[in-house]
Amino acid sequence: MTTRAGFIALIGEPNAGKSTLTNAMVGAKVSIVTHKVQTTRARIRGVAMEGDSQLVFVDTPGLFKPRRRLDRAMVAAAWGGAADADVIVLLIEAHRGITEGVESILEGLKDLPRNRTVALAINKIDRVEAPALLALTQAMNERYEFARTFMISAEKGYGIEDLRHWLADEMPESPWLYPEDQIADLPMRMIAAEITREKLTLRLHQELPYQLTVETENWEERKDGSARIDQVIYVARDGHKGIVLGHKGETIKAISKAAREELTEFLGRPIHLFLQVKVRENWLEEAERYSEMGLDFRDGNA
Ligand SMILES: Nc1nc2c(ncn2[C@@H]2O[C@H](COP(=O)(O)OP(=O)(O)OP(=O)(O)O)[C@@H](O)[C@H]2O)c(=O)[nH]1
Ligand SMILES: [Mg+2]
Repeated sequence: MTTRAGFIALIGEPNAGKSTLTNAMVGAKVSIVTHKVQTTRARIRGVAMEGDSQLVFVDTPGLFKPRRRLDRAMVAAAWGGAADADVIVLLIEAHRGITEGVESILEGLKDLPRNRTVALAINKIDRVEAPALLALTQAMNERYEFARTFMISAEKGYGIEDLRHWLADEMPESPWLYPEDQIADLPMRMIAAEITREKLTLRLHQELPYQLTVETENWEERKDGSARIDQVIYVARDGHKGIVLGHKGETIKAISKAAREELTEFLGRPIHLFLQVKVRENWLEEAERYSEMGLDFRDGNA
C-alpha cells in the first residue's frame, strides 16, 4: 500500500474561520474558536485521515498588521507555518471579500517559494448569495494563481468533503507522520490552557482577552481516575484582575465551570480545575510566556 502524508497550512485574516475548519477536518475540537479576532496564538496541528492519506492541518494565528511584540511573534508563526507546508490554503470570508488585509496576504504569498501549491477557500458561504461568490472567485484568481478554488462553510460543513479529497490527492507519498488515532500534537497541558483562554475570551470584553495568557502549572493524576489541574491566568494590571474575578468572584467561577465541563468531556473523566489570577505587568515582554504559548520570543523583535 502506498501511503501519503503532509502538512497543510491554513492561513488568512483573523476570524476567517481557520480554527473552525481545522476542527471540522479533524472531527474534534483541537483548536479554540471565538467570534473575536486573534484567538489563535500559535501553530496548532490537527491530524485527519482520508483513505491512505494523512492530512496534518496546521492552524495558524491570523495574519494582520502587527503592533505589539506578541502580534509580531504570532504573525511570524503564521508565515512560518505556511513556509513549511506542502499545501497552503488561504481562507477568506465570502461576505467581506477582498479586504486590505487579504490584499496584503496576497503580496506575502508572492514571497514564498514558487513551487508551493496554494488553494483558495472562500469560507462562510452560508452568509452570501451565489452570484457574489462567482465574482469573488474570479477577482481572486486574477490576483493570484491558485491551484484550486473551494467554496465552503467550515461551520456548516459545506464543501469540506471536496476540499479534503483534493488535499488527500495532493499529499506527497510518505509514511504517516503520526499514529493513526492521534488527532492533535499539542501537549495536553497546553490544550487545557487554551480551553480556559477560550472561556475567558468569550466572557471578557474589549482589549482584556489580548492582555492575558493562561498556563497550566500543575497536573496531578488521581487514583480514582480523575485529575487535578492548576492553572494561572496572567494579567497585566491590577484592574484586570478585578474584572477577571468579577463581583464576589462570579466571573471567574463561571469561567472555571465552563472550562472544567469542556475539559471533563474532552478527557472523558472527572477534572478538578483550580484557577488563580496573577498580575504580572510585564508578561507580554517575557520570553518564558512565549515559549509556554508555543511562540518564538525573538520573532517579536521589532
Ligand atoms: N457564518 C459562518 N461563521 C463561521 C464559519 N466558519 C467560522 N465561522 C465563525 O467565525 C468566527 C471565527 O472563527 P475562527 O475559527 O475562530 O476563526 P480563525 O480564523 O481561527 O480566527 P483567529 O484565530 O482569530 O485568526 C467564529 O465565530 C466562527 O463560529 C462559517 O462557515 N460560517
Ligand atoms: Mg483561530
